[in-house]
Amino acid sequence: MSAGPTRRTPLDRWTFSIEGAVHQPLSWTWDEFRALPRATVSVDIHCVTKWSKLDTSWTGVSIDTLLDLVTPRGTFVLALCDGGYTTNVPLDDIRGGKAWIVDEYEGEPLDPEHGGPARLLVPHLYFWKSAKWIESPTPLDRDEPGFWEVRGYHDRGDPWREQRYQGD
Ligand SMILES: Nc1nc2c(c(=O)[nH]1)N[C@H]1C(S)=C(S)[C@@H](COP(=O)(O)O)O[C@H]1N2
Ligand SMILES: [Mo]
Repeated sequence: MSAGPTRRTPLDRWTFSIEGAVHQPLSWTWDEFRALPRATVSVDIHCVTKWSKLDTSWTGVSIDTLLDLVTPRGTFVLALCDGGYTTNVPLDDIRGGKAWIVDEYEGEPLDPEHGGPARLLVPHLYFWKSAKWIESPTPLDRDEPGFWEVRGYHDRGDPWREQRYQGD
């Protein structure tokens, strides 16, 4: 499900950067991004409308790898996407082996419909936090609600606590 049209960005025009509350802002071309250390993970994902999909396989770059390069100062991250979608996550929810920028699903390039060239994957939170067509996971020193969060979705979105809406 998407809040706008599927983005179709050619790889030579793809941009990815980390700016904001960081000591060392950085940007990557597609080739530079693909040269970073990669990981494949098998995880369960949870949609807010109750379905879960078990044991899905994704490949990409760990958020830890990226954060080590930029050294964040903030405590939150606002994911900014091509097309204007945003979603917020506490920094501690995406570091420590919990989140990735993925560009492959089940060993194949990630479909544009599902966020390709690359999306954020935060499997332990509801799937609206897994921002498709991500351009910048931006560390901030304050929490700033994203697209669905300003429309009433829960600020954190922990499926085990059924944190669907504000107040859950
Ligand atoms: N850029 C962007 N990312 C997004 C969305 C969106 O509308 N735009 N929708 C979110 C929501 S609500 C869900 S459920 C998942 C859907 O991912 P899928 O299309 O791969 O199933 O993407 C999330 N990431
Ligand atoms: Mo969703």
